[in-house]
Formats: sequence, C-alpha cells, structure tokens
Amino acid sequence: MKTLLALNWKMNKTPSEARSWAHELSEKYEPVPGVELAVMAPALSLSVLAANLPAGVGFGGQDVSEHESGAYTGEISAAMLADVGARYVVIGHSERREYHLETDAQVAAKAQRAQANGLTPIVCVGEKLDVREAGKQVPFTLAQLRASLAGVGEDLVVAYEPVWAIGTGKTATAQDAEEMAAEIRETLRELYGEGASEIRVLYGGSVKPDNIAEICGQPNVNGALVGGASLKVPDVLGMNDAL
Ligand code: G2H
Repeated sequence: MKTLLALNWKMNKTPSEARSWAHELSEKYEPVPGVELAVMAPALSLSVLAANLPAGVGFGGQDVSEHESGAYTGEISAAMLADVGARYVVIGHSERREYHLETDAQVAAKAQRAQANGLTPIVCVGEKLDVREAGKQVPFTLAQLRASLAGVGEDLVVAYEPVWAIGTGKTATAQDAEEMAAEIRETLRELYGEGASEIRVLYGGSVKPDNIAEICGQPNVNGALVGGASLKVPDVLGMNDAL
C-alpha cells in the first residue's frame, strides 16, 4: 500500500493560481516510489488540475453532497467530481463539522454516495482540545469513526485530525498519532475484517516538511493530510522527498 500525501488546500487558490501551482509542480516533481500524491482542491479548480498536474498525481474534492442530484442549490455531486477525474473526496473535515454542522450520519451518507460514484472518501475524525484534556480522545474518536462509517464500504481512507492541532502550529507527537492510528486500525478490523489492513490511516494537523517523516514513519500511519504546508510547491516537494 502506498503512503498517501494528501494535500488539502481548503478555501485557497483561484483557478488561475491553481494552474500556476500545477505548472510549478510539473517542472520539479519527481515521483517517489511507494508514495502517492493527491491534491484536494476547491471544486472550481479541479478541471484545471486535471489538465495541468504531472502524470500520476491525483486530485479530489473537499466535500460532496449526500444526494445524487436535484434541487440542492450550491451543492456539488459525487458524479460531478468523478466526471472531472477526481479520485478522492475529503468528507467530514472538522471545519465542515464545526462551521456547517455536519453530523456523523451526514458524513456516512456522503461517503456512501462518493463510493457509489467510484470515488474514495477520505473520512476525517478527531477530538477537540477539551476532550483530549479530559483524556477521552480514544473513545470519542472511535465512536465518531463508527458513526461516520455506518453503511460505508472498505474502499476508503481515514484521516485522524485532532482539532487542537489544526492550523495552530501545535502538532500531535508522532506517538500521539500512532496511538490513535492503532486504535482506529483495530476498529477498522472489527468493521471490515482482513480488508482493514488495506485501508490507509492518515494523520493531519500542522504537518510540514520537517515533521512528516517521523509521523508517517509510524507503523499504523499511512500518510498525511496537509493543509497550510500544501500551498507552496517547495514545501510539497520537501514533504514528498522526506517520505
Ligand atoms: C488539518 C490540516 C489539513 P493544517 O485541517 O486538513 O490542516 O495542516 O493546516 O493543520
């Protein structure tokens, strides 16, 4: 299974900026054996990425509707993402859960819809600071995981993103990441049996070139979901080369 370096641009870059970024990446990118690179971009930039990314670099959306199509103004469907060539879609990012009040049931419905359209969902879970301070991060995250995967098949990626480490510069230690990734793996085994060993578990939260190798070197961590450090090509190349 390849290590997945999944970039999450969040609400950054116009389509023109996405084109420039993809061109800069194309000039300097060397694939690393055993590492897969994919860019989760705003929907408006996905066609630009399809036309301009180097061969082998995948891309995906940052959210998807739980509905197949119809009167849902402003939403993007899984079929639309698949039609432009997306391979992945991030679902249930803590920013969606916080600012758009997404529930675990919606996350599960979106993940099912993504899979039905041939996309691999990257399902995000993770605790807030108060939960960690109370020492309840494992039961909280595993309950969130189970609820977010209700009815979801095994072609998925899980991203553990402790909310207190997102965009704050605070990174969980590699040991924190591994501890939770191992718990997540155990739950995936209960849900999917042997197939669970093929499911990649990513860590996300202030990952950058100088900490990615240690985090992704943990036995149960199979890659990273990277926000801030995904915006500049040199940082992306630094992370790719560090893996
Ligand atoms: C966590 C992460 C990417 P950052 O949200 O999803 O962002 O690397 O900026 O903490």
